[in-house]
Amino acid sequence: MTAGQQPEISLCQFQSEGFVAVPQFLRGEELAELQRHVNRFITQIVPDLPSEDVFYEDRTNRDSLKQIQRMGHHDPWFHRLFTSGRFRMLAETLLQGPVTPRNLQYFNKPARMGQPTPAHQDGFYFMLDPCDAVTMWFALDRVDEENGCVRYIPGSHRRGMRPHARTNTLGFSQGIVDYPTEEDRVREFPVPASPGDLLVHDAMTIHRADGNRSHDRSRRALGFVYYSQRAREDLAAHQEYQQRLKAELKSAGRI
Ligand SMILES: O=C(O)CCC(=O)C(=O)O
Repeated sequence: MTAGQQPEISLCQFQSEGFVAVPQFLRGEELAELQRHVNRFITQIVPDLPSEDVFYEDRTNRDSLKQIQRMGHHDPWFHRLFTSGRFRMLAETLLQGPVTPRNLQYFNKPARMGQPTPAHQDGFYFMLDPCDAVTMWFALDRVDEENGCVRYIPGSHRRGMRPHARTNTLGFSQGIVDYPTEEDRVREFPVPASPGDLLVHDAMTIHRADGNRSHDRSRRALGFVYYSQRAREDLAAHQEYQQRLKAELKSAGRI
């Protein structure tokens, strides 16, 4: 596939299952270039980021980097990647209309210490009406059940918002309170990925991930969040939640 071409994406599968996997969305030199810029961002930009935009499993250990927020805001190369080009085009195809690029995140689960991601629906964090948004999860490492691949509940995006409550997980402050039900257990579907693969999920799709049980493999990914321009964001409520969370995490010494 050459730059500018979109792979065959199943809109139908995305709409019925609430997620779709796109193998090798980037490969070859495009993937290598992205990997180089991720490394550059971590070595050159992360040290100067505000503490609310960079999370560690253990704040005293720089090798335990687990999450970066707003990468597109902090660096022009990632701003371009996020706001123009193939990721945004795919979001517009899947959401069937113009989108607003909202957040570009880095997710890692460092070997042995990466914590589980609680089951959640992104829409609960986003506070949108209607809840029309997608998250694209782009694998930077080989990801499988041992190092914590993403697990989806197919069709859950059509069954409304489940009750969420505060968790103790840094970076995923809300989780579904009654997860897993017996039905969740049966339906949960693990999605392993290789570097360059892209998973795209609807903001209402329930997903989670185990911790990283491997001894020496990181589990790095980028998360691209796009809102449909049909969606109205409750900005005041969102900002208030973020401010409160930041204050709480700071006073607990976690960021
Ligand atoms: O990387 C993970 O464990 C989960 C990421 C996630 O929840 C998301 O991309 O919406």
